[in-house]
Order: sequence, then C-alpha cells, then structure tokens
Amino acid sequence: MRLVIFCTLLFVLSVITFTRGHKIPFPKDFVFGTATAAYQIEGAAKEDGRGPSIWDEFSHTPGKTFQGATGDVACDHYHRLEEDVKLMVDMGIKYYRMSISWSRLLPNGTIDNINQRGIDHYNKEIDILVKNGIKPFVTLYHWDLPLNLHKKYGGWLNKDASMKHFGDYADLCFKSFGDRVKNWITFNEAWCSSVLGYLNGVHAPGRCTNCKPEQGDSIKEPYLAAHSIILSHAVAVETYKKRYQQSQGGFIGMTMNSDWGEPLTDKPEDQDASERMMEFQLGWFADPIFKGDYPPVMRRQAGSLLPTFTYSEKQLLLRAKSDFFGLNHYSTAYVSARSSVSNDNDYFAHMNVSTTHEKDGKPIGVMADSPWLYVVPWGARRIVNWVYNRYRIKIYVTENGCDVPNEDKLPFDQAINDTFRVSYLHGYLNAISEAIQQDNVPVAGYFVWSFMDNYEWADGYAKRFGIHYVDYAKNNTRTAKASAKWYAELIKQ
Ligand code: GBH
Repeated sequence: MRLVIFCTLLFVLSVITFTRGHKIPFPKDFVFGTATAAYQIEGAAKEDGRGPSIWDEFSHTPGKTFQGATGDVACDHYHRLEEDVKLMVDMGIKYYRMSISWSRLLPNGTIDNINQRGIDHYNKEIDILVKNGIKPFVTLYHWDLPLNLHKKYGGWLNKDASMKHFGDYADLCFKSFGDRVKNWITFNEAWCSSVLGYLNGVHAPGRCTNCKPEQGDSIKEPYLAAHSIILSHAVAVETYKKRYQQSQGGFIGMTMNSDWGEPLTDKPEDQDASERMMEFQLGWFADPIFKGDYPPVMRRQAGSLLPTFTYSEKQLLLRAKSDFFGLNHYSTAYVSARSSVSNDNDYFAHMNVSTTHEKDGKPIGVMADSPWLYVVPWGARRIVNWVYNRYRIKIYVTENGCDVPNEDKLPFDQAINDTFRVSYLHGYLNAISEAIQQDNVPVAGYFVWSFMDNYEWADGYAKRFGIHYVDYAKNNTRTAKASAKWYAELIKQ
C-alpha cells in the first residue's frame, strides 16, 4: 500500500516537473556532450608536420566536393583551442567528443616516423579541456586515413597492413594521452568508410566500379574494407585491455551509424525487411564485435563475397570485448520488402529492401536541410531498444543533431535563432529519456552533433549542423545559436 502511494506520488511529481519546466528526466550521472571531428574543424592541414590524409587528396580532386570545398582551413579550430573550450565552459558542457588526426601524429601513418609536434598539439588540447573540467571522449578514426597507407598498401583493402598500422597508432594514442583520456572510440561509422568510400565513392578514397581516378570494385571492396576495420578495431581494443586499461582505468568501444528502419506495413515480409536492414547496417559491425561473427542473414545473402574470419580472428574478436556501443543516429525511414529482384550483386542488393520517407502520401516527419534527414524522434526510442535487445550493452548516443532547412541561405540573425534545431533536439532527447525511464534501456550519454558548424564532407560548407554558428566569411567568428543556449539550460537542470 505504502509503495503504491509512493509510486503514485512519484509519478504525479514527475509529470508536474516535466510539463512545468519542460524538463526532460535523465539519470543523475547521464553524460551530456557535444561532438566534432578533426578534419571537419581543425584546418591547419599542412602545419606542424601533419601528413596528408585521403580526405586532403579527395577534397582537392576537382568535382568531388560541393564547390570544391576542402578542410584546409575549416573552422581553424587548430589555432583556437582556448576560445572554443571557453565556449564549452560558457555552456556548462562537461564532455566533449573529438577525434585525433592520425597523420598529425604519424605523417606517413606508420610508427617509424612520429611527429612530436602533433603529439604536443593534442597534449595541449587535452590539457586545456581537462583544466576546464571537460572530459574528452576521443575517436581515433573519423575517416582521415593517412594518404600514404592508402597509396602504399591499399588502405582498408589490405587487412594485414590495416591491423598492424592502426594497432600501432592506437597504441601510441593510449600511451601518449591515456593518462587523461578515459573514453576511447576506435572508429566512427565504419559503414560510411566502407560504403561511401568503396561502393558509391562519394567519400574518400572515392572508389567504385565506375569511379575516376580511383577505379575500384563496388561489389567486393566494401566488404573487404569493413572486414579490415572490424579486425583493426579488435586489435586496438585488445591492446588497450592488455596494456593500458588496468593502469589507466578507461573504456573503449566503436561508434556505428544507423537510421531506424520502421516496417512500412505490418506484413511479415516488411517486418523481415526492417530486421534485415538493421542487421545489414548495424549488425555488419556490431555482430562481429559483440558476437564474434557476421549476422547469419548477411552470410546467406552475400555468400562468399562476405569475407570469413579465421579461427584465430574469431578468438581475437571474442577476447577484445568492447565496453559500450557508440550509436550515431539522425533519422528514420520506412522499410519494406522489394517488389522485384535486383540484377545487382552488391551490398544493397544483398540487403534487398526498399526504403521511403512517405506512407500513404504522408511524410514520416519534417525534412531537415539534408535530403536524408527527416525529423522522427520516436525512431530514436525504437533504435536504442533494438540495439539493447540484441547486444545487451550500455549505449552512448555519440552523435545526434540536424541541419536546419535553408540555414546556409538565411541571414545571420535568423540562422542563429534555430528553433527548428531546438525542437529536433528536444524531441530526440525526450525519446531517449523515455527509452531509459520506461523501457530500461541503459543509454549512458548523448552528444549533440555538432559543437559548431563545420566542413560537412562532400557537402562542403553548405550544410550547417552546429549549435554554434561559424561565419566563414568573417574570420570564422563563432556565435552561440539558440540551440546552444537551450542545451546549456538542459544540462544545468
Ligand atoms: C555523421 O554521419 C558523421 O559522423 C559526421 O561526420 C557528419 O558531419 C554528420 O553525420 C552530419 O552529416 O545520401 O547516400 O549520401 C551521419 C550518417 C550516413 C548520414 C550517410 C548521411 C548519406 C546518405 N550519415 N548518409 S547519402
């Protein structure tokens, strides 16, 4: 009886706080952060001994990026560490997800040539963060493979070279920064590296069957690249666990990206299509990492195009247990079984689903600025449930955010009043809160993408995802948008 009264009271109280202050309930120790990536913000592409990465080469190849934009200068973050950390402090941010540029530390990608000035730079950055009470979550690889590794060894297509050189690089990072960095993310969105880099070639290194100058093989290469990345992740995790975790006391995992795939109808074939899409998208990486092999459905559909793990590789995968699941999630699509058989034999043919953002003529949500990004907060609750049901591991949402329709064309005053983004973030955080409170999904943290507008890869500077506005024409001046203020309020509460 007392319990019933207590629970009713608790419920009434939480409803009141929720509706009154527009608060969103989160556990006390929930990690609220923002995220960026080295090539998207740093600039200083040729400074202090940094070697080129595949993105330097790709962005400088005519026709590959919107208006030929490159990350040569980007947000000039490299020279503005103090200023940018001050903006974080102003917001009350306590966690910051950043990435390290591999070719700053190792200009050729290989351990035989360590660039001390690169190490000094990240020491400086990490020290500034820590001094200001901000805990860094550090991604080792956010798409910027040292160019030399690509040219000399074939990059991610070369499994042995990948495992060796990524392993050396990861070891160097743990050794140099692990006294202060307690959360490591090996790879950001290996799906993008594999599919966008090797299937349709819209990201570096820009390979596909019909791509120029990098002619590849859209059928075989994405699977090979993914395979090398998965094993390289395992090498890094094993190194961390064996040599550093006990003394440094940190955690390590991988970040994967996926939309939620909502079955278009309740027909069994559409339910199956939705499940198949999730397994092809997340399971491709997460099943090997957490279960030791690819999802059976991928083996059935892709056959021998999907590489196999040797016995000792499987042992390595099972030994190298990740501590968490990093999830980048932005949007949701409807998924259904394909009505006709595809003549292709690539990854998408194997996945064998149709996706759409409309049902009965109605869009699934409002479209943001990017055509792939529809605002569907309830999808976030479903996807974290899917992840937890399959892998039973703690989740960090390592990226979530949006661009605002036409933001780049709006006058400054309107662009910084980004109510669209505020309502996106509110909706998604609310959905994640529901997953925690009502479904008991252990989501431990959330990082807004992005701390500031930045180099949006093939879209150049035309898409803005920041909660800080960057005025590229006016010396890269930063201004907090309404969303930064809203997020700061939320963190305070
Ligand atoms: C993130 O990926 C990246 O990690 C981050 O660097 C980036 O700035 C951020 O998104 C915003 O875009 O129309 O076929 O080209 C998000 C996942 C997956 C979303 C690929 C865009 C492209 C679909 N991305 N998708 S396509």
